Amino acid sequence: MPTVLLTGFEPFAQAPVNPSWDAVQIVAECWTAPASLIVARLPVEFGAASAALIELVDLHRPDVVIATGVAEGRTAVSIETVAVNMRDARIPDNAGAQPQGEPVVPAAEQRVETSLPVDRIVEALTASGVPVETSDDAGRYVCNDTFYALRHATAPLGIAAGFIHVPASAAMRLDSTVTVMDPAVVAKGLRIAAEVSLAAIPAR
Ligand code: PCA
Repeated sequence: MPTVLLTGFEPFAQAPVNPSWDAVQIVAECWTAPASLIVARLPVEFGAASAALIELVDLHRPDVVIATGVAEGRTAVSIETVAVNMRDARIPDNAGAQPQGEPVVPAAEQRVETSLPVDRIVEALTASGVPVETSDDAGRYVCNDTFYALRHATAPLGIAAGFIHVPASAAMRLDSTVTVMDPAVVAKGLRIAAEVSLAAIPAR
């Protein structure tokens, strides 16, 4: 049976929740696809998040890896296409680190791309009524860091791996001008993204 690894992040920046993890938990509760689903909550810490994710990849050898995080201001489920080799933190991470202008991986490629089937995911979410978009800017914070390290590590393995940013949720209690999305809707989008990615992997 194929395996999917799906991750969200712990809360950060004073928010009481992180909707990426809330949505991942809903996916886990409702999972019925003929594939094993492994979920994990990653720390919002430069380096530690990607180390934990890559350890899970080494342990479970998944066919599909989808890491997710929240991006305040996004109005749709955002399929990230590119990660850059740059750390530039506007605020400290949950361990107090605030790197500025450092590489994620020294002397490595400037950018890496998702290997998720982006067009098929966008098509399927659109057909299901889940607001979706592609993005070529995952930021310079812990999500980009994790996405970059994930693709840097998995590129030689030929697995479908990438990153999805999700909109804020009402439970984050942000300013009322920030667009929110119900984590249940996000979860539907993540489940479909995982199923489409599974369907697209070549038989091994
Ligand atoms: N979002 C942050 C890090 C953790 C999260 O959920 C980001 O976009 O980098």
